[in-house]
Amino acid sequence: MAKNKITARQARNIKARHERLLKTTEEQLPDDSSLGPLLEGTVISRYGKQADVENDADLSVHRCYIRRTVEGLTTGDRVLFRISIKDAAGQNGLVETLKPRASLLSRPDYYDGVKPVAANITRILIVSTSQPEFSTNIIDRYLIACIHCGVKPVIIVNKSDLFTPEEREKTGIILETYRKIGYESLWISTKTGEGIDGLREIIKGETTILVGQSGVGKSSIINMIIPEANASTNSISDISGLGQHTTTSSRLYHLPDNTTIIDSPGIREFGLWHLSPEEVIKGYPEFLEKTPYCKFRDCKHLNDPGCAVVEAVKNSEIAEFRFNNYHRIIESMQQNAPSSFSSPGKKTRKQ
Ligand SMILES: Nc1nc2c(ncn2[C@@H]2O[C@H](COP(=O)(O)OP(=O)(O)OP(=O)(O)O)[C@@H](O)[C@H]2O)c(=O)[nH]1
Ligand SMILES: [Mg+2]
Ligand SMILES: [Zn+2]
Repeated sequence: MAKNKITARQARNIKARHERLLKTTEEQLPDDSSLGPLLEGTVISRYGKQADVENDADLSVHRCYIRRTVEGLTTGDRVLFRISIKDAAGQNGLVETLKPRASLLSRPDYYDGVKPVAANITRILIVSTSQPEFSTNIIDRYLIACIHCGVKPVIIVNKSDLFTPEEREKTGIILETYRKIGYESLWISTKTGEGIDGLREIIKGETTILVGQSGVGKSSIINMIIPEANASTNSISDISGLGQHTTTSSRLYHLPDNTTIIDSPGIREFGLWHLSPEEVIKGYPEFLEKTPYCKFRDCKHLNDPGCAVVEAVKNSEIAEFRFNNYHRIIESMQQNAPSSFSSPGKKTRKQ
């Protein structure tokens, strides 16, 4: 024990360093005497060290610094904050406290550990389309993340106007597979208006986030439902066929009937390194119906003898594309994990 004891000098150095760090961060914050009383609000958007917070009382929005003790603040968070009384426009403020969250969608960043995407959401719309290419692998990744954070997902197929009848039939069969497993879906088009009434019904009274690859039309959906939102949109690249990462930070919008919708930036790949294989398989409820019948308790559901999942794929009870996605995801979690997630399921937190 004595070996671990630090000397008085070391203790003084640590204290001085801590105070210096505290000072540099706190120096940027408005000083206490310039701040008004505590208010309740919602984070509309987060920009690095600052956030736009909406005051519950009058819906005014204030750019606020964030107290060092408030970690991982994100769009949708409920907070206690104070507005600067010196600032006539009331623009500057300080987020003091983060209130407990009802839900949190997060994702692992290759360099930054687990990052929060949005808080207090009650619906996740997984937006996909044919341009950029329809990918069940990406859909499955989001479905796993939705199950993990306990929020109901709906698969939205946007740009229905661009699908040929053959493509629509093929995609329809995939959506029917998802429906049988318990995942709802909806065809929409922001150009023709197809499915918009259905979409409004799905989001009514909910706090919904739109997620999906860049260029699938998330911001276009926001603009269609809330024309005054004026969210930036951009065409997909002629060369790569991919979106151009137009939206750079999540943003929350209100609709009547207590309805809230959050636009989010498209991401290249939704990593799942922060989850364990046991958490991944929860996104595959049709597998979980079979796994109790696998011969071995530690069955990997691949080449293992007596695997009930493989058997169900052979007799078409489980879709082959779901089986292939599951194994691709498990494999990628093991192969491509950055050092901060050296073993699947290992969590690191850094905001
Ligand atoms: N044909 C067609 N094009 C659409 C539809 N919805 C959106 N688009 C187009 O798709 C392109 C990308 O739309 P965005 O709304 O910027 O896509 P996003 O998902 O917000 O992209 P990021 O912000 O980069 O993540 C734009 O050129 C839109 O006009 C649709 O229903 N039909
Ligand atoms: Mg966008
Ligand atoms: Zn098995």
